[in-house]
Amino acid sequence: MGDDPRESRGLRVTRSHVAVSTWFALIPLCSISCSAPEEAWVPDIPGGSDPIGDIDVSGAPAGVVPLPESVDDRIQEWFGRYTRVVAPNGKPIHILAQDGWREDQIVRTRKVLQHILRGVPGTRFGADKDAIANAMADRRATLVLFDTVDRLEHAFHGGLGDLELGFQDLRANECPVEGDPDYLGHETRDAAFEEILHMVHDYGIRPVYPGYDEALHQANLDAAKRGLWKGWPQDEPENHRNEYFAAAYDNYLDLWALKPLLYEGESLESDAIPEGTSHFGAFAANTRARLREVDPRVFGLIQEFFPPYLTYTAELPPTFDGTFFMRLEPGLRYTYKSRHLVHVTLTGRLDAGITGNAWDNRLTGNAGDNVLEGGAGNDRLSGGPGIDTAVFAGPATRYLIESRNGEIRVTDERADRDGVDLLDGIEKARFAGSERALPTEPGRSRR
Ligand SMILES: [Ca+2]
Ligand SMILES: [Ca+2]
Repeated sequence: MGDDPRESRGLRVTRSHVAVSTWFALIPLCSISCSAPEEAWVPDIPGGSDPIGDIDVSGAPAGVVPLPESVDDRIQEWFGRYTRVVAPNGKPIHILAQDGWREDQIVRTRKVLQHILRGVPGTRFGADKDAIANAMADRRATLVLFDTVDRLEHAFHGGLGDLELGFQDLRANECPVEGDPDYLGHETRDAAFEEILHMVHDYGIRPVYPGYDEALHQANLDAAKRGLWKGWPQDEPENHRNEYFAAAYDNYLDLWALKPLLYEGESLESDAIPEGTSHFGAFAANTRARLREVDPRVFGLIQEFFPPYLTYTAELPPTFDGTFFMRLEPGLRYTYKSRHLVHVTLTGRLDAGITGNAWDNRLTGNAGDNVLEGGAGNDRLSGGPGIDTAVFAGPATRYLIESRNGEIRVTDERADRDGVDLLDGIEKARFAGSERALPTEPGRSRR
């Protein structure tokens, strides 16, 4: 079957992801014969010293710093900024960014990595992810944020791939950020989860949980045999399980519930993604609900590693001035994906609002006047500066309002409605049919 992927570790992952951008010309079904019956590839721990080294990011508020001159010239030639996630063993998982990346995109990328690496108590493979993060750091897992695929190819042909780093790429034109116009219009196909999960899979899951990797491999073969999953023959067979796992996780997050309009900056024709499929027809499902229905095996494997929601706090940009919905609103394209968020923060000073979902949300306002609605679940609503309003579904007579230590607790007497919300920095409460000022002195009131 050609090259041994172990002989070209630095470029292996990158080559496959260059190939991903040519999905449009999907080739017919990759059958079971695409798989190799040999032992699974596991990346080695590289020798020598780390060409990036230990870079302090604590001086920058967002944790993104200019790349210091101490790093290898071959890296400085292509990248200007740096951030990282530090593994429990104290070693960094690197993130290098080119100039076309906005800082909020870099920060969001880091959050997605932290989300994937966050432990999920009670799950079989996700309860303790420390070993996964440590294995990644030991293998010098390095997320390389390129502007475009052209720049990526130039860099790897220009010697970047010779460095002893475990590369994974992601491009600026495939990374919308919650609340930006691209995200709100569900325009660009969001590749962040897929690509970053590949990095975690290769450098963390493969060495630490070979049994999980093998289970994903077997599920991949089964899905291919049943015609649910076509894979892409242009990839190394060793990568099929990665692609399958990440495509399934994309569907778990409903990223393809509505068809994206752009792929790496190029318009997508309406027939580029057949109805009911994701990844240009490669996966015969496009939503979490369909994934559970057609491929319960991979659905179960995802639940053994991930929580059912996104664990990071999405920070909306200071230009956002509407109401951000975290529950499905069929008229709003982005809500098919935003419904999986739990924590959202407004930034800047424009008047804006957030409407939560049934999870226990943490909704945080900005310097403007904000309207925050937790909805079901026990939520934390923080208004910050400005005249802020908390919204509740029922009439005021059905809520108990208590105030202590600058915090207000609002308890819905009806069991299946608003739960118990904690409020701080909120001046007003809006109920069905009435609005009232909230107490500023400690006390207990109702009606
Ligand atoms: Ca506010
Ligand atoms: Ca609530």
